[in-house]
Amino acid sequence: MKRSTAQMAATALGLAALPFAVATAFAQAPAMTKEERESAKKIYFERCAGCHGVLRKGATGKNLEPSWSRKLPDGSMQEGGTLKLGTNRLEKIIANGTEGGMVNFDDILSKEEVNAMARYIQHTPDVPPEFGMKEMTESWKVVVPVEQRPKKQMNAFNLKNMFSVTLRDTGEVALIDGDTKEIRSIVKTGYAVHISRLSKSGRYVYVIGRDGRLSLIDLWMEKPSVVAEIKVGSDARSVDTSQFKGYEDKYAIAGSYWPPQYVIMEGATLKPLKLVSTRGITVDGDYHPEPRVASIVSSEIKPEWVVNIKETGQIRLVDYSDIKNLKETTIESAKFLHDGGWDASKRYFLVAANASHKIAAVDTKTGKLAALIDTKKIPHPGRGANFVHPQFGPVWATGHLGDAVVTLISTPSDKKDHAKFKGNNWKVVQELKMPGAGNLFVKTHPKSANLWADVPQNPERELAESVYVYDMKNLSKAPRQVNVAKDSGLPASKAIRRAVHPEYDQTGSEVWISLWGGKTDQSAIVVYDDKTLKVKKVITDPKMITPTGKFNVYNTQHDIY
Ligand code: DHE
Repeated sequence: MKRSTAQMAATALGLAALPFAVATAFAQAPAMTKEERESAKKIYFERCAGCHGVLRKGATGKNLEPSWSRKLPDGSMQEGGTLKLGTNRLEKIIANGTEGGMVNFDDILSKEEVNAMARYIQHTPDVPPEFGMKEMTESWKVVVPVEQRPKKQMNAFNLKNMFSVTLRDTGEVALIDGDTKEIRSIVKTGYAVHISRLSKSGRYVYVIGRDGRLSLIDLWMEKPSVVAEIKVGSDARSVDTSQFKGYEDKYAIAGSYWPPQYVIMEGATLKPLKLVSTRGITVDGDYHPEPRVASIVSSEIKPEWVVNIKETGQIRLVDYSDIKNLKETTIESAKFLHDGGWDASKRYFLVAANASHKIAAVDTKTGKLAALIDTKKIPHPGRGANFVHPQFGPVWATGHLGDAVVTLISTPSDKKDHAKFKGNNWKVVQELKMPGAGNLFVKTHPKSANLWADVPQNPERELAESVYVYDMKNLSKAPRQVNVAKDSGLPASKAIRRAVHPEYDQTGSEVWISLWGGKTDQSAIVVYDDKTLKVKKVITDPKMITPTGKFNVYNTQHDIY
């Protein structure tokens, strides 16, 4: 279907609900009842929008607009869209997944739901409402005012070794004691919580969910629970506090996927103070109506946050020293910015530009791009992993969703005995072979000799249910396979139980892996001895449903990875 200039302009302006645009797309899209459409809309926002975008313009996932056209480098036009693919083909893609990294949804959705989704995405995208200061302030709740909170730690837990664990499908986090492996508290939070981040003080956990709800948990309470919460939008992924000397935890910042914006809040209460839109121009010079906020980190060397804007490929350094007269430095990098982590010196932030197959390194001291490094397909570092390579010196590692390697990038170091590695800086010095593509997270610890990598997005059960461990002293050796599903001792399940997100304990002697089953399957966290790779403990409890990310308080607080 050819789109009129008016339709293309409407989409570019984010006016997808213009009556004529709706009428044109609906004329060709398969019929749906009102109930089917409402249910498909909910599934789309909960399960699909994260990768494909609310406006379906694509990012980690493909563009899913009913029809699109784009100019190719040779000047010719390419056209495509869900209407062109049709219901049968779309059903197959949704049910079985793709080699490009989309998982199969036949485990998660019924046949009828798959069919309804295949029809739904041929219709013009539904656009959720904006969410401004008024809506945010109305949603803001201080459950326990600052003056009524404990003046000292009221429990006997070793908070440094506590883990905040995402229970993805129940909208909760479990606070698990790293010493005893007991669940200390299950806290109701937003839907499909994404990440937990720590206050500079190590006392508060900030938890952000896919429904845009940000919850502040006070670990000093006898039973740690939520002391403040706010909804920052209808979809969000990232949160941090101000960490620079003199501003410790004064502010918090949360980035939203929808609406595309970030909000600066009071750190201790979450009172919203300042809202900034991220809509704007991409690195290619085109307007984008939905540039979502991906990862955010706080600099320790300046009063600044590094805010990575996915669809524009622009990295914003947000100076919070005067939020009434907010200064931003915009650094051009590449599309689509996603997740990332610090190098060992914490001067450089390395972020994946996953659609460009690049890693962008920001120098937070000079406020400039230090390097744009070509890698294999779709880098996905999580926060990455830092270690000293026996041959190439300090490196930062990233895995890949789209290729069977772990990439090692040389990073600068001021240490005298590292001077000889300077010539390697920002080069890919080694690609470690993985048994397949589909990695999401790599992890190590300064006290460990191992580098752990998962492959949960691989379509092969054997791979997705395992993790792979490299010996960092001998990186020419193949990694050892650790089959987490088998080690869990849990009964086999129809759905693949994805082994995801290695996380060290505070001492660097244990590694925790989530075994992420379906909502009705028994899930677990399997704890390994890092030296022997033997199981130390299987943490499983009927209340622990679909565990995914795990955040050790001390390691998260100090960015140890
Ligand atoms: Fe994540 C980090 C976005 C799917 C588990 N994820 C991040 C970050 C972003 C992001 C922007 C970086 C936050 C930061 O550091 O400030 N994730 C997205 C998506 O857009 C995507 C692709 C689709 C979606 O719908 O959300 C997506 N992520 C997933 C999952 O399916 C995972 C595996 C399971 C889950 O819980 O939903 C998942 N993402 C995680 C985890 C981190 C993360 C565990 C933090 C890693 C860390 O070690 O810090």
